[in-house]
Amino acid sequence: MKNKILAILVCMLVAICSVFTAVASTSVDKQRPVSQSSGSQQAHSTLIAEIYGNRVIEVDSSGTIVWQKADLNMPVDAERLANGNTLITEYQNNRVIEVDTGGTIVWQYASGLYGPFDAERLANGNTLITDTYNFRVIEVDSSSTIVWELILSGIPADAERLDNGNTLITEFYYTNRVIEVDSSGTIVWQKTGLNGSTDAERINNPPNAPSITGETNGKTGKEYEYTFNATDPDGDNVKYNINWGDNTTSEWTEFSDSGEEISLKHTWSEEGTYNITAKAEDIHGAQGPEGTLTVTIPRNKPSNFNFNLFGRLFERFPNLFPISRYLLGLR
Ligand SMILES: [Ca+2]
Ligand SMILES: [Ca+2]
Ligand SMILES: [Ca+2]
Ligand SMILES: [Ca+2]
Repeated sequence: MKNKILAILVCMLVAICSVFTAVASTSVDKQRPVSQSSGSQQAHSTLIAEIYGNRVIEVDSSGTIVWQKADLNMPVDAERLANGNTLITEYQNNRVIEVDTGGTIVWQYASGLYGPFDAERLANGNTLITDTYNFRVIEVDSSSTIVWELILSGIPADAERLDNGNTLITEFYYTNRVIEVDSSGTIVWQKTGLNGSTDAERINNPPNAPSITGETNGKTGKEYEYTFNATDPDGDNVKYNINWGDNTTSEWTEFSDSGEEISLKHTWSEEGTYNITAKAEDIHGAQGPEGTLTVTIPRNKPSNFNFNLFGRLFERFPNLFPISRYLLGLR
């Protein structure tokens, strides 16, 4: 009796210990980061504007200055342009300059600015400038002509031209709001009640997981067509990459409209169960989660399988199906 009680107690102790171990390992799992960088970080360079250092510097990943433009007057914003030049906003010099790699000014806009705070080179080659104490945002072309101007009721700090052609502007003083205006200056969206809103970015969302539709039971050597469809929350065009589950991956497709079906064909050469996985990427390079579809490719003659099953039944129960035995010539 004593031994029995002891055995029960030991069992309970073991059970409690394993529960604790499970809980402990679960909490360790939770502490583990979702993704971890493996190996060394890729080399990169960073452009930095130093308002009190009166310079813009480019540093490599080890922090070494690899390029600089000194003797500026309170630079507050800098952008590296596609042509390799650098666009710099000099707050105290009341100008926006574009300098080449040698530091020579190749373009500038300086007429009538009063405390410029941000500049962006637009896709059309023009430059968008926030002109703080003139309460305006302007767009100037390469010949320094103002092609668009918006007078504001607050002091602007940051502006961005959006994909839809509208402009996102932060007003950080008096009005304390972020507004999206169309080309006519009409406010189409705003967020008010802020406290010194100095910068805003319209966030890009990745596409959703593509849906995959098509045959889920097929034969080897036969071509099947599948349709893929992913929507992008921002309505961006998307392209697709398909992994057919048999170590073959498609090329990235051309971009198509968000939510537009595209079709691709595939042939599996060996029997098996394959997971088709598809991912979509939007025009900004954001990739969404994968969509999957499981496809079973049995033998070319599915009747073989049934026959084998039948055969095995006969082996176990030889007298069960006399007529079948007769028909199959197994008598
Ligand atoms: Ca900028
Ligand atoms: Ca900006
Ligand atoms: Ca911004
Ligand atoms: Ca998007």
